[in-house]
Formats: sequence, C-alpha cells, structure tokens
Amino acid sequence: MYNPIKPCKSIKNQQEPHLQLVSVKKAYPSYTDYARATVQDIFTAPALAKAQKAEAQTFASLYLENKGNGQFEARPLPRPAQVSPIMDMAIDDYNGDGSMDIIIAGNLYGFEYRTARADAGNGLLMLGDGQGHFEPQSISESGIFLPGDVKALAPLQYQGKTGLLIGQNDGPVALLLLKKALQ
Ligand SMILES: [Ca+2]
Repeated sequence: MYNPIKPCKSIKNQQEPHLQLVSVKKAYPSYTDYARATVQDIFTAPALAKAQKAEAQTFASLYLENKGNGQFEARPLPRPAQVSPIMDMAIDDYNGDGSMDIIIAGNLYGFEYRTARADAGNGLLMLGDGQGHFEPQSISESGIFLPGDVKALAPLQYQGKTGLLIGQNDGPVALLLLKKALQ
C-alpha cells in the first residue's frame, strides 16, 4: 500500500504524541513549549537509542523493473496514480496493442477518527508502452470509475467478455465488463 500524503505539518498531527504520551503531556503543559521542543528535547538519549527506527526513501507508488541479478529499476507511476493508496491492481493488455496495461484501485477509510480518510482515488487505467512507461487515461476515455474503499480487483471471464470483479469494504461487489478493446 502507498499513502502519498506527505508528512503533515498541521497542529493536529503534531499534537498526537502530546495527546498519547502522558509523560510528554506532563513535561510540556503548554502547546507553545511543546511546539518549540525537538525530538531530542522530548525523549532521552537512552530512549531514542532503544527506539525502533524506520526509514523511507520514497512514498510514491512505483513500477519496479527486474533487471536481473537482484537489480530493480524503480520508476514512479504517473501523478494520477499517486493521489490515494493503491490496494489492488489488475494487469492485462486492455487495448489490444500487445503491451500490458494496469488498472489500479484503492483508497483507505480506516484511519483513526481525527485523520481524514484517503478517498481521492477513482480507479485508473494506465496504458503501457511495453518499455515500462504508463499513460493514465481519464474516466471518460476508459469508462473506469471505481471510487470507494476498494480492496480487491479480480479479473474474470463472464459470458465471453473480459471482466473485473471489484470488492470494496462495506460496499457492494461490482462487476466491470470490458465492452471492447480501447483504441
Ligand atoms: Ca496495451
């Protein structure tokens, strides 16, 4: 899953440790003092030394090309694919040009109550050129519109047509049928 939202500078998120750690709340009774404190001010050196650390190089959703020998080349997917977490994708040659294409869908509603849900995704068809580049198609071009808390895409054949079964959290299952190869 990818969450493209950059680290938020809002007062609300900066308050989170202040609200959840009693020791921090006691040490910094005023928001002014807390806002001016650094991480090293708030936590002791031994505590920071024992803390689990994670590091991210990017928050973008990527296309990874296997170059062999354990080497991968990473390319960010186009901007329209970065607006919301991707929960699933379906890969096929949807326009019949011999190159594989991608349909993505997602969103994420399950944040804690003070954080707005990530719901900007409407599903997206990206046409591949066979060289690792993907061209996003608008809703009117593709006919694909998959809003909601989508969690899974399952390709299937239905009455001789290529279809996509769409599963979403707390919502109905939908069936999308490809009417014809897109040109
Ligand atoms: Ca194609």
